Amino acid sequence: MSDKSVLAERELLPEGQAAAARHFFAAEQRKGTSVILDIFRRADKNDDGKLSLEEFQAFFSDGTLNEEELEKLFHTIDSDNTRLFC
Ligand SMILES: [Ca+2]
Repeated sequence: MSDKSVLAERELLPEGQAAAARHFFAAEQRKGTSVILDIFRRADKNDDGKLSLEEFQAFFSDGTLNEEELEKLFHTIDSDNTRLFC
């Protein structure tokens, strides 16, 4: 959020409503993150908080992507090449 939009928010909304709006958007953001975390936790079979290539392949191997495509996708996410994404 830029300083400009914070300023506009303060001008348009009374303090209580501005706080409520900030609270709402923060909650929405957490909801989005928790959906990703939920998928991540289900894919993380050994619960070490990291997703290995093997776990990634096992979770996403529903036939939509072949092994090569899965590996390519994994490496796209695993940009630092640790073979883990967490
Ligand atoms: Ca794991």
